Amino acid sequence: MQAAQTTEKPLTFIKSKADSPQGADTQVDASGTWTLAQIEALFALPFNELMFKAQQTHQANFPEGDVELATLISIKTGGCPEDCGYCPQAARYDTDVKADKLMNLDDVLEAAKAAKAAGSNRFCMGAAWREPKDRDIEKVTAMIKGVKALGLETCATLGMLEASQAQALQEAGLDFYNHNLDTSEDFYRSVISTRGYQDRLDTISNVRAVGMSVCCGGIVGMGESRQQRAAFLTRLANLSPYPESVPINHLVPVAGTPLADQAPLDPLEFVRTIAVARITMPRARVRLSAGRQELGRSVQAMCFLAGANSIFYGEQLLTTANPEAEQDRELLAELGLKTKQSSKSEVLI
Ligand code: SAM
Ligand code: DTB
Ligand code: SF4
Repeated sequence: MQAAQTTEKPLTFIKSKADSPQGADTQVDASGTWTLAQIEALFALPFNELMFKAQQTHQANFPEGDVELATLISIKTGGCPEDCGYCPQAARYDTDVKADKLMNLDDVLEAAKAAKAAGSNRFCMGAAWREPKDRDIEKVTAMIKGVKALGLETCATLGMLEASQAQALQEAGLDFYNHNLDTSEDFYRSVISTRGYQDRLDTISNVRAVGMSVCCGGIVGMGESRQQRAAFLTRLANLSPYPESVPINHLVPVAGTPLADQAPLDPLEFVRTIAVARITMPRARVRLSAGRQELGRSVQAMCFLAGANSIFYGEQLLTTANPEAEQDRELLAELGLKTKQSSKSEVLI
């Protein structure tokens, strides 16, 4: 069965209230389209009111209150031709990342078995490509089949995808494709020049068209304004349908990248961003992604209260560090948060 094509609802500005977000209402209209003014108004709510609203939305949509664990692996590291200003894997920046070729199937499956044994629900394979070649797709489809056979949900993030490539990944059993909008359209231009915002929307649309679930989010703390954060969430929430998974990364400033010296975002603003994502995309898994190590336990606890219900789990993201799995298990236990049980029955190990 083919899923509906991802279409984008227009970004609507409420002219009379746009200059005064506090005065704008914070309820989505009957069509489910969010305006920028409504999302800015959510950001501007008193903190407790925002958290209460987010927690109400969360409990209504996820009464089980569990946290999904997703493990990341970099199947092809570094040497990327793109110029994403945050990324240590871009060949043009002088970072400590050593470029490596595509991993072999057995090593990927070993890593997936370890992730499964540690309690992970989803295995996400990332490659530092602008876009995969067709021969890369063949190799990745073998990985997808192998990982699925272990009873894990599969996700891949390989850069831009053509429709036929999306089809091949779907036929191999890929559950989710991750491709981020990253930020608002206007701020995007100051971070990335080698591919446009529309290219990203086209890839997301190709993924939707073959019936795969979409994992799409972005990065905050790159120097964008609150209005730009609100515009970014407006674009995500107005994707039709909105993504099933929404990774919210906090910038990890890496030496050698253009954003190396970026001052950190106020942690409370990060928590607000999570809360607004929860309210505007009520059924999505909102994932605390890169930058968790820097956030610390208390801010992460507030993020869970704000409606985050997924984390990247395992001591390594793609090239940067993540909290130790043991530390995460302790934090979740201390907060009384259950982890999501695998939805698959065909557990083979
Ligand atoms: N090359 C593919 C692409 O760009 O779509 C897939 C991998 S890419 C590393 C996936 C995502 O990681 C980016 O879209 C970005 O949101 C996130 N990311 C990369 N570097 C980051 C950093 N330093 N801090 C936070 N997030 C980062
Ligand atoms: C996403 O939004 N965040 C993940 C995943 N999708 C692929 C990647 C985070 C990368 C952080 C920097 C690094 O480790 O290289
Ligand atoms: Fe390449 Fe992806 Fe990094 Fe951009 S984010 S430089 S496309 S690996």
